[in-house]
Amino acid sequence: MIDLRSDTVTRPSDQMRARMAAAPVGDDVYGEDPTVNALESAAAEIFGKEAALLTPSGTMANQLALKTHTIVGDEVIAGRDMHVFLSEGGAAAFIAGVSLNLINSERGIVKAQDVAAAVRAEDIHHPPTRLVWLENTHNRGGGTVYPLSLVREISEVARAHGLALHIDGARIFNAAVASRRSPAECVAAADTLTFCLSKGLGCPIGSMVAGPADFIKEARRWRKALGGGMRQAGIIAAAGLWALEHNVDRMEEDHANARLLAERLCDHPLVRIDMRQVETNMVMIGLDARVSPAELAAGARAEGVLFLPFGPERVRLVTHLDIERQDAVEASGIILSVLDSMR
Ligand code: TLP
Repeated sequence: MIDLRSDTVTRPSDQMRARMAAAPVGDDVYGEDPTVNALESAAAEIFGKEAALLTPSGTMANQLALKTHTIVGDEVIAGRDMHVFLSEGGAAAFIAGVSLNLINSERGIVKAQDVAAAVRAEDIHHPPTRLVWLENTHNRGGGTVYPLSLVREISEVARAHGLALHIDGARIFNAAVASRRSPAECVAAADTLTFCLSKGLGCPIGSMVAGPADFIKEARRWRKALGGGMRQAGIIAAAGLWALEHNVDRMEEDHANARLLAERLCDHPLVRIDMRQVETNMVMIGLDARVSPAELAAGARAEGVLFLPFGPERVRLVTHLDIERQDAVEASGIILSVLDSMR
């Protein structure tokens, strides 16, 4: 099977497993796991933040960030199609107890003036706006990279109104590699960020939150309360350390493979792909009304290629560590032949 459903499907390599097996561990709830401590320090340094915290998933990392930035009844400005709104089970409402003020975006990219317009005026009728939330790269947008100048502009709007800025950087390393910036540059304008070890970095488990030391101290308390305090988590952290050392620069290959897939598919009359929009490791394929995303996915699955329907007229292909150039060539051939059979 050529699995293009997500970059979460990667399996740990033998070398990563060896590093995990050899990791010194301790009880992380007591702060005594040397490998977790090493990973948290390394992540803080890479992103130029004071501290970082390991979590079991990106969803928990995001929810901890929301919970730590806000109090019940606050409002958070976010794009309409961000993961925190669409794909986290409505947790913002019942964990942090916040409402999301959703603004429009173009392929996931919001405008600074729309952020400014969404900030609530002080009024007894209004929830207090507390936080601005961005997603880089943007998943539903198709792996879109936020231009750094825009992140800075939005952070100025946030600061002018006394708001914090958070980046859901589940795929921030893809953004950094694609824009040839350091990860720290990509998040310098934000107060806090989350990122995933379990996506393009190829780890089996894990995500992280990073930010000021007092923020991370508070997030650590919420993580424990939500059942995310792990014990000998150095086993997981070791994979993270391995990945940060070995799996960042190679994301270029994932981006090249996504472009290759898109190039080979884009001329088919039943699909719409704008090559300029293939920026990182995702290809969003718009489909002609005659093609149902579920049928296309089922037809490809029968021939050994997996990908996900992503809305009523789209499918999403994601490249990753376990996809070689040859897999991209083979997968595109199979998808083209299934499309041909649907004409
Ligand atoms: N994204 C998954 C699915 O949930 C859609 C995927 O396959 O892309 N932020 C962003 C931007 C994400 O894309 C995801 C996962 C998360 C947070 C949550 O991470 P996990 O799955 O570790 O909870």
